[in-house]
Amino acid sequence: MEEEILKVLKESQNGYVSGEEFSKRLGVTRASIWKHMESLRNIGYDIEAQPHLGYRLVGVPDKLLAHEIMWNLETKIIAKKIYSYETIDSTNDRAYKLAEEGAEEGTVVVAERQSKGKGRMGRRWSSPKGGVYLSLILRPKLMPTEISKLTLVAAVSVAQTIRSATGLQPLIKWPNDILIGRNKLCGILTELKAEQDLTAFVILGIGINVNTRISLLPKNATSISKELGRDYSKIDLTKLLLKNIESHYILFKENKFKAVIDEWRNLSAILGRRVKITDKLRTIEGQAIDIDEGGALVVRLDNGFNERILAGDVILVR
Ligand code: BT5
Repeated sequence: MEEEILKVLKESQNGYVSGEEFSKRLGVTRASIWKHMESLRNIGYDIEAQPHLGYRLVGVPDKLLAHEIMWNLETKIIAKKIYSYETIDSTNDRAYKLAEEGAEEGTVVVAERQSKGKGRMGRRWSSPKGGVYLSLILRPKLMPTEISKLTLVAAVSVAQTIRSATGLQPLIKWPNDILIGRNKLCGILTELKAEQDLTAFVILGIGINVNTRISLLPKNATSISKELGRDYSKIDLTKLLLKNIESHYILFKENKFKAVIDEWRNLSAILGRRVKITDKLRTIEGQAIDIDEGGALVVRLDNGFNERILAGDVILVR
């Protein structure tokens, strides 16, 4: 009922809607409309009530509520279903479970906070209030070894979203960091379930420090509000991000991944730079020269040979 009330309020374009009109349109009493208005106010909606005129929506809370994200979103695959939480352990874990239970491609899990936000390789992701913590279920036709392509899809989408929304100029540090200068603004965690050699589903997890207080984050982290000097709407950012992910994911699905790579090259913080890359087994050093069509980083070693790297941690040497 509350969603229907909001729809009516939003569609009336800031005009007033009388209690009588509400009760006629929604088939409930005026007293019940009043009660629902109260619960909407409790969530944070600013609803003005004027005698003889009715109700008017003055302000929407900047919370990652499913119906706010979906409002006029106009995506085809992504975010047809959104699970929204105030606090959850990890949106990636929740999305993984939903995917195992058969949730559709495009299903989104979002939270205002995470109590056990995950980074890669057992690391933690600090997830206090103010950030956007989002996981997306995808069901691509993909060999498990190609998963890094989807990390690139996410990274390009995040970097572009932040650029066009805020005018900030973040860059991508391969494979999964979005940086402003040397400071981390966003991390991406891509997980998958494979059956034999086929990917059953992929969980694309994205954590962005939007209006997060820096004192609550680890060293070398930054947030959009810190960089901008003011808060930015989490809802607007999330909506734009979902649209951007969809358009890049469609490029990927239509075998136009090269277009994603071209954008990635323009947004890279590491191409041309000397890097040290550590994975589970070893550390190599050389110059980052490209990303290939498979989504691997190509590094020119000091002995002149090129190596393709699919995963690892990068340190910029100079
Ligand atoms: C990542 O791991 O960067 C992946 C982070 C993915 C988080 C999202 S949030 C939604 C979804 N649900 C989850 O549970 N996770 C995903 P990695 O490259 O391993 O980096 C982790 C390191 O980043 C930590 O060891 C810290 O040094 C640093 N870090 C932790 N929290 C941070 C934050 N909020 N901002 C910037 N840096 C952070």
